[in-house]
This record gives sequence, C-alpha cells and structure tokens, in this order.
Amino acid sequence: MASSCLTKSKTLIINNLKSNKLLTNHTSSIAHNVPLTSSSLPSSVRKFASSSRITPSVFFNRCFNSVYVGRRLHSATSVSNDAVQFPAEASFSQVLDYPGGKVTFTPKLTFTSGSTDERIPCYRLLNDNGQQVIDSDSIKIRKELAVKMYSDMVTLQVMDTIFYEAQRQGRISFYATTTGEEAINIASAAALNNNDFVFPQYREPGVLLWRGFTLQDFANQCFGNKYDNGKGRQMPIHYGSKKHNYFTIASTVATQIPHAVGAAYSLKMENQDSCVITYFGDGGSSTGDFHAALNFAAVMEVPVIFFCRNNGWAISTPINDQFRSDGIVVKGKAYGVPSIRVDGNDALAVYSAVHQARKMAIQEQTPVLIEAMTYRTGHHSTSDDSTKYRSIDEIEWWRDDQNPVKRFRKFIENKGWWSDETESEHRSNIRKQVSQAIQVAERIEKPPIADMFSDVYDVPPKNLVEQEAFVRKIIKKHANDYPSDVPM
Ligand SMILES: Cc1ncc(C[n+]2csc(CCOP(=O)(O)OP(=O)(O)O)c2C)c(N)n1
Ligand SMILES: [Mg+2]
Repeated sequence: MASSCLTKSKTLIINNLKSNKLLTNHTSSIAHNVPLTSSSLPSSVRKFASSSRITPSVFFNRCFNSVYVGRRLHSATSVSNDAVQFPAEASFSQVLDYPGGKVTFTPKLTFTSGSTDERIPCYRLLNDNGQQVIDSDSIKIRKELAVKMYSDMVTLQVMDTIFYEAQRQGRISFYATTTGEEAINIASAAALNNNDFVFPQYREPGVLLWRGFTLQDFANQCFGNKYDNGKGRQMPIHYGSKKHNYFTIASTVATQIPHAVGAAYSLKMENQDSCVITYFGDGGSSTGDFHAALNFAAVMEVPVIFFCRNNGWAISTPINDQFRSDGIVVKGKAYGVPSIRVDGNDALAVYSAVHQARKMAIQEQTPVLIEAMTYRTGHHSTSDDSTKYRSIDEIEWWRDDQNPVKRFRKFIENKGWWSDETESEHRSNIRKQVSQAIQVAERIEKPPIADMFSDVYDVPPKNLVEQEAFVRKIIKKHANDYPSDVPM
C-alpha cells in the first residue's frame, strides 16, 4: 500500500517535472532514486543553478527541484536569529527536506516572538558633530563629491522654502517639501549612476536635481506651463524626465514599486550593467503593492533597490498605527531580500549603503532593501497642518538636533572643505536663481487646451471628442473666469 502511494506520487512529480523545460533531461535520475550531483546535470541546468546561486549539490533524491528554494549567497552578512530562537534544540538532529529546504524538529511548543524589543541596529557613520566613527565600514568620499552633495542639499532646502512660499501666495496650487530628508535625497542619488532608473514616490526631487534637472525645469512643472514635460496635466511636484531616467511621479501611493520590479526584470533580461531604485515611504510599505513587489523581485532575482524612507508618518497616521513589526527592514528578510537599516539623516551612511546596494544588485542580480530612518520635519504637503497631530516640540527636536544638512555641513567643515563665506554665497546665489526661475515660469504661457485630450488614443473616442467640445464652449462662454494664457 505504502509503496503504491509512493509510486503514484512519484509519477505525479515526474509528470510535473517533465512539464518544466529546464528539468526534462534529468528526471529519470529521480525516477530511479539516483542522487543527482552537479556533474550529472545537463549544462543548461548547471548554468541556471549557478546563476541562481543555488548550490548544485543540493539536488538530492528526496529534495525535488520543483520545490527547492535555493538559499542565495549574498555578499552582505544577513542578520539571522534562527540559531538563538531555539537554542535547546541545537542537538535535535532529525532533519527533513521539506519543499523549500531542510527543517529541523523541536518538541517545544514555542512560537517565534512578535516582540520588537530587540530592534535591528541602524547603520551610522557620522555622529551628531559630523565626526566620522573610527573603524567604520564606509565608502571613501572625495572632496568634490562631498562638496557637491552638500551644495545640492542646500539647494534643495532653498528651493523647498521658496516654492512653499509661492504656494502660500497662491501662485502655485500645491507643494510638498523634503525637509528633514535632504540627505536621503542627495546622498542616495550620488551613489547611483545616471543610467540607473528611478521610480520615485514624490518626496525625492533631490534625485532629479542631482541628475541635472534645472531649477527652471522644476519651476516649469510646478507652474504647469508649456515647457513642463507633463504638459500641465498633473499637480505640481509630479516631475518626470526621460532624459534623466526618472519615471513620472504618480500620486497613487506605492504603484511605482511593482513598476520598478518590472523594469529591473527587463534590465536583467537585457544583461544591462545598471539597476533600478524605487523610493517609497513607510506608508507605501503598508500597501499590497509593496509586498507583491518584494516577493516578485526576490523570486525573479532582479537588480532593484527598494529604498524606504521611514519618516514616521503617512500624513497623520503614525507608524504604530500602520504596522507592529520592527519597521520595514525585517520585511525584507521575510521575503528573502538582503536588507539594511540606515540612519537617513547621515548623508555618509546613506551614500555608503546605496553604493554597496547598487553593487550587490548588479553583480549578484538581487533585490536589496534599505530602510532609512528619518523624520518628516515639514508638513505632509501644503494641504496639511502637522501640528494638529504631533507636538511642535517633537518637530523642533528633529529639525534642530537631528538635522541632516547641519550634520553633513559639520563633516565637510571639519575637513576644511567648507566655510561660512561659501555657505552664505551659495545660499544667496540659489535664492536668486530660484526666484528668477519662478518669475520666468509664471510668465510662460500654458499648454494649449488640445493637449489635455491628446497622447492617449490614436483616434480619440466619441466621449473624449464631446468633452473637448464642451470645455471649449464653456471657456468661450465664461472667458473672464478662465486664464487668458491658455491657448485655445
Ligand atoms: C493608493 C493611495 N492611497 C492613499 C493616498 C493618500 N495619500 C497620499 S500620501 C499618503 C501618505 C503616504 O505616506 P508615506 O508613504 O509614508 O510617504 P511620506 O508622505 O511620509 O513621505 C496617503 C495616504 C494616495 N495618494 N494613494
Ligand atoms: Mg512617511
């Protein structure tokens, strides 16, 4: 009886394996219970096994290839508490090859802990005084690069301040600042190559700035004039630039995460020497898209960096109302993705982590997750007043004591690369440039009405044609209520 069951299941498995292209040539070894070794595998399978970091010698007679989950070897040391969780069972020697790999047994009724008392530490290189920790794992940074990073962090600050005021003056309809997250923006961008693709959320304009999107480009988008790449169809801050490999921002939280994985998969198929980075907030990590994307990326082994800005809030929802895990970093481990927690207010640490993540992503063809710990010191956007749900003291503490721009300034000042004079000169120069860009953008005419209805359909459908005719009629009828700088 037992043997007939075994034969039945064996036949089923062999049939399944036969339907799998990669395994058709060696299923006879399994049928005859002959252990498979690396050398007995066809070359296509050996190649697949080694490129997937699956050790070829794991092809046992009792561990079927169709259900084996290879533990990939990553260059990063992954934090594992597997050993400490069940110390008493270390000597409990029975092991079974379940689908997914070998599992040991325990007679103890012990559940894994859900407690977050022992938190994953945060990778940090600069202390509060901008001094670099001795004996740290860091990527060496040249003077020119450090100075450009700091200058761009300041540019971002100045740009945010002036655009925010422009919104308050009613000159643009909306704005969101990156205040508190300048290091995340600029240092991560500095560690990438321009041929890496960016799938942003909306709080990463610094990445575009770093890549050469001009202050005038930013202003043109915020004013929705005819030079806006998006032809004025989106709200301010929804930048996008094909030239800079920066995908257009979508407001729908987290939709960019699976898109990034798809793009990374295509880079993998084309054997490209580049990767994809996608940014999202803690709020983004609370969506289904985040989980689907991480799992897909892990299984398909694609070169994508998941960069989570954990700034404590999804608008007014604090992280403890979003999840009970130790942040986002542990979710990477759950999906089999190498992960690290980084001090997002330490530009040097962010730079080193992204630099290393990029190398791993491309060389090892693996996704990597970075959780950057930070705090959103500005309001969520101009549609928000964050003092309604958090204390001013808390905001001020983060803004003054944990300011990423101040900390990096101390670092370059300590090195003798920056001074008070350079600071005031740079700030006043950028202030003038941003004001000038705004004045110019404001005067440029808007895209024509026709642009609102084009670019989607080759032949516009009837309802769209009717809508366009309706809009034109209404504008004509109420000409005084519509801006005169929109060509009809
Ligand atoms: C699918 C979807 N749900 C809800 C919203 C409304 N919304 C806009 S931003 C936001 C919070 C996002 O928080 P987080 O991802 O942490 O980014 P942060 O603003 O903190 O940088 C929400 C809920 C949206 N735009 N899209
Ligand atoms: Mg957030």
